Amino acid sequence: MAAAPNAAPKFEIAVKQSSDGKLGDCPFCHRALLTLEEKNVPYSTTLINFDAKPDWLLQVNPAGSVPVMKDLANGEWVVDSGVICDFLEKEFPQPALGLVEESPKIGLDVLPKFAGFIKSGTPEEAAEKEAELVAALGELDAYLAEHGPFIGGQQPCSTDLAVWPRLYHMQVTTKYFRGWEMPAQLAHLKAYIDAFTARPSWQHTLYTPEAIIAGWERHGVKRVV
Ligand SMILES: N[C@@H](CCC(=O)N[C@@H](CS)C(=O)NCC(=O)O)C(=O)O
Repeated sequence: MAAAPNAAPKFEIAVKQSSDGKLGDCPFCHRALLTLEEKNVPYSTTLINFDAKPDWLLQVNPAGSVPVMKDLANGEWVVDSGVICDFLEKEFPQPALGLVEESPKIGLDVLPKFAGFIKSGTPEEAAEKEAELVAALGELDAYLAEHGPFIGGQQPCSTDLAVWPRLYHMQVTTKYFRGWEMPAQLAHLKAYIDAFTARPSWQHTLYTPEAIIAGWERHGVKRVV
């Protein structure tokens, strides 16, 4: 059952702001937001402008990274997406997503693999990195064929919520920076993407492809198409 639309927030979560003042493209924030949504926990968001981080953020988390989440019942902060997910799992056991460490370790390497591809220099390096990305996606496709439709089986688990944002970034960036699209034969992965993008949790936490592109350009990635 979804949280009542006007339920009082139990948590305030600080997440990355995009350059146009909306929800930004951080996959770690996205994972924490998806966890709140899937567990139907009412929350409010505070958007953090990375060019003018507030002093309180650095006090709460000297690393200056987001997400950080404040428990409005006692004012205590929870720092780091994985810690937030485990905290929510313990406080709100249903629906169960599992603890981060106990959830299947599959699909998480999609992020370093596609990042290697879109950052590659020579055509030889690009071909090598593309092959590594295709291999990682193939492993995930095979896992979903056997255990799916989700990594968690019939329902998403903690790893699913980490993998969804990575796949979104992968699809947007490989297409924009390299004119590349996922091989059509990865049918289980395609069905998986269709399934999670239809979920209310996804639709409530979405940021634009433009925000993703701007985020990677800020990290120096250039278009080669
Ligand atoms: N281990 C952290 C990593 C979070 C992280 O790296 N967040 C990035 C945004 S995607 C950040 O806040 N970076 C700070 C900055 O770039 O100044 C977590 O899982 O929460």
